[in-house]
Amino acid sequence: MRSARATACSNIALVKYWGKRADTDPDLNLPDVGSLSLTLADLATVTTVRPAVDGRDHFELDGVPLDGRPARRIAEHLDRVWAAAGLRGSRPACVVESENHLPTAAGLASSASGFAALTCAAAAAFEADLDDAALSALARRGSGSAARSIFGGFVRLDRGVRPDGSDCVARPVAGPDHWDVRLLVVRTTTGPKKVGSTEGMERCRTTSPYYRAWVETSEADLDAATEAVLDRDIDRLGPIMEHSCFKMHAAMMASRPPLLYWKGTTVDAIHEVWALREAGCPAYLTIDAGPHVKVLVPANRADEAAGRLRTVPGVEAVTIHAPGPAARVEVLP
Ligand code: 2P0
Repeated sequence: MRSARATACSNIALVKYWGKRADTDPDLNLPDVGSLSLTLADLATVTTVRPAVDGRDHFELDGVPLDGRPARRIAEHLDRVWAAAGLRGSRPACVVESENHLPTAAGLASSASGFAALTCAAAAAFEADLDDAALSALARRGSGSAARSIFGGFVRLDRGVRPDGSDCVARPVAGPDHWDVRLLVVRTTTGPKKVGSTEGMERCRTTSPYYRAWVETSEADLDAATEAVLDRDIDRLGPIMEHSCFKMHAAMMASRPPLLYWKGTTVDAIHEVWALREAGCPAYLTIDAGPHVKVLVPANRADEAAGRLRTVPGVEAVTIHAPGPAARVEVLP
């Protein structure tokens, strides 16, 4: 094996992924709904994979050694990439060093950029000859949203129907230069969330009476949103994006026990986005499995919208992000 370094950007789903297929191998991590996302510039993870001279795996994130479940997830993922590379024998021990370049104000999860960067760096380190679709399918097995971070700009991940997941593939719908929009990250609070996405999705699937409705209606949103992106029509995309978000959160809230990721400031920020719209600014929101609000606006309205959202009591920071590039990798000497 050789050494390689990869950089991958985070992404935000405009049409959401929430829930995993129950009829397939859990290791494939197949989503129950397709999703459509925007890869974001500036919010990146940089990951280096090198051979371990002492024959033992060693993983670090931002200079801090990892152990327990995070370390197991990385080791399992390296095993998957090794197997996909079709190489004989057992996987060589690896040193994995990861740095998150997410502005401290972003309040974003790093599993999307993290598993995308790890997949690309490991594949290059193992000299695996994999195309972007294969890298994306591998990244998905580390974390569903990571499948989308292999590509830049607007990315669609189809659910697929096959039991082996071979038709669950991500593809770029439009590159980062297709449409001059910005995504505002409105941070409402700090601190880790109480229920992680993987556990939350399973609770929602098994207990929420609205889960089936969420799944059955999401495909139509995906098709309509894809068309609106291609037409650069924010007033068609925005209502679909908000509908997808509120359906997902309604299904979450109807779980037992309930999954309520919002804080009071989240609700105040929602109303501020709607007030902005009434005042003529085409701003539309989405919310992930956390308390922050993400707002899509045309680039020339981003400063105005960010300024208004900063006045909402409890909002800690608002950052502005352009569409970002695909993951990239370099082989190190
Ligand atoms: C998304 N989320 O589409 C949705 C919206 C959160 C809400 O993808 O279990 O960390 O690793 O596949 O990718 C968060 O889920 O979950 C997520 P796993 P992941 O962006």
